Amino acid sequence: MSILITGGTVVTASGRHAADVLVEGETITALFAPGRAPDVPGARIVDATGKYVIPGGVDAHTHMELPFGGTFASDTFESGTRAAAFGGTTTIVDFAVQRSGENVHDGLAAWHAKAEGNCHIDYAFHMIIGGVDDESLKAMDTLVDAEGISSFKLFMAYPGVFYSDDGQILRAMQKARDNGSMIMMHAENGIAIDVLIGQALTRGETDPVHHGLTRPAELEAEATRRAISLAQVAGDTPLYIVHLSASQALEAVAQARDTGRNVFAETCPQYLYLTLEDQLGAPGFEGAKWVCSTPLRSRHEPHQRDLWRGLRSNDLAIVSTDHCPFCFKDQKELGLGDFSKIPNGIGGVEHRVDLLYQGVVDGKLSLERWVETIATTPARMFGLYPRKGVIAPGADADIVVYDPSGRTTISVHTHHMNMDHSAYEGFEIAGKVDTVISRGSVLLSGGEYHGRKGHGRYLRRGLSSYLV
Ligand code: DUC
Ligand code: ZN
Ligand code: ZN
Repeated sequence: MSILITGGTVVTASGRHAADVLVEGETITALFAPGRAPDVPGARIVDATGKYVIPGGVDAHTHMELPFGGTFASDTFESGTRAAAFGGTTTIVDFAVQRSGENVHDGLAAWHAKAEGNCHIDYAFHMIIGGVDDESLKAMDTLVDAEGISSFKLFMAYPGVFYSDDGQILRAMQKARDNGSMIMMHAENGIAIDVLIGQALTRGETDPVHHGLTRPAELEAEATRRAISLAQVAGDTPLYIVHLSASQALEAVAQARDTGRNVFAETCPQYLYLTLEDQLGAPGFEGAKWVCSTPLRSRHEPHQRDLWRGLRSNDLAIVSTDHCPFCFKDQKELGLGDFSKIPNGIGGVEHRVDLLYQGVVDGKLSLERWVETIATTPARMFGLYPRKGVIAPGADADIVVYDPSGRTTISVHTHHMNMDHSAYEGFEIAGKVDTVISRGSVLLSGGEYHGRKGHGRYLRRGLSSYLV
């Protein structure tokens, strides 16, 4: 089936222009000057007059069904990818997990089993290496060569769960340098944090806000600097800092980039909009809804201003969600009386495109940079470009028609994620996802959802486009 999107403004990372977009089958086949498309018999016409036509969002950091803190992230691949589609995201890159003592290939097979046949949109995987040893290092080569997985996440936090020590990190970085893959780093000094957590609990400080207070910005910055140093020692291994939240960590990334290093970073909407005092510090146990790591930062420090600046200057290349939802009832409540037992994570896969568009409305981001940070750069960074992340002939027809005169109210009553609360309850966005197309199939149109589980396919990724 063919689709002709008429009358819209096509926005890409490099500019905006009026054009009509022709989709044939699963692919974008042509762009035409407005009104100059030939008659395509049987084509469905999507009227995008007054709207933006942008590449479908690529969320490069999600955790569907992640086992964490004695429970599982509450979105399945089915519910999470459906919610993503509602919000204009047409590709996710989720994290398959190898825990210490487990075989990497078994961990990957388990992730495929969760996702296969269940996704509403296309999906790919990074691999968490929770136990760096000879076997897992060898598996990294196989994943790059044969499984389409070209990025590996390591943790400097969570001792006893996902944690790698500096020697393990160095070995994995050396391996990544040799096979061309990317190391993604959860950069927080987990050993020091665990000491602070123990001391806080001994003092009787058990409320959720202490989750943030025991994970100070300096321990994110220290770990970020250490990761950058280790990557340098390993031979300038490409390094991607995930969920960067603190000005001091951003400063370390900026310095490395200024000297030409292969260092990249992402931030997430929660760090751009939410704070330690306003959300994590909510009265009683309410703040548990916003327990995530890295934590929300203080509104009395310039983190949010600096993160927006970092997005403009490209020291922050990408906005991902770190979507890791837990219900308040029975899941977040596992940490009643002990903040360290609250499962870490915020759900947001449905709202990233809208929340970042609000940055455009607020004058913090250009329209082109919006598209670049939510779609184009994630596709390039993680080996999905030019299939994803761009409106151009030959690309997959993953397209969002975005209505700048629409409005979106974020609420648990209207969202589609499997969560009993919203981290952004009551937020009003000056813009709205209008139509969502995934590989030529219209998933969302006129407020009606037409997607189905099983439409989404596994994407084998190549190496990052940013490396030479
Ligand atoms: N941070 C979270 O908030 N949740 C899952 C894992 C992580 O690193
Ligand atoms: Zn992390
Ligand atoms: Zn994560």
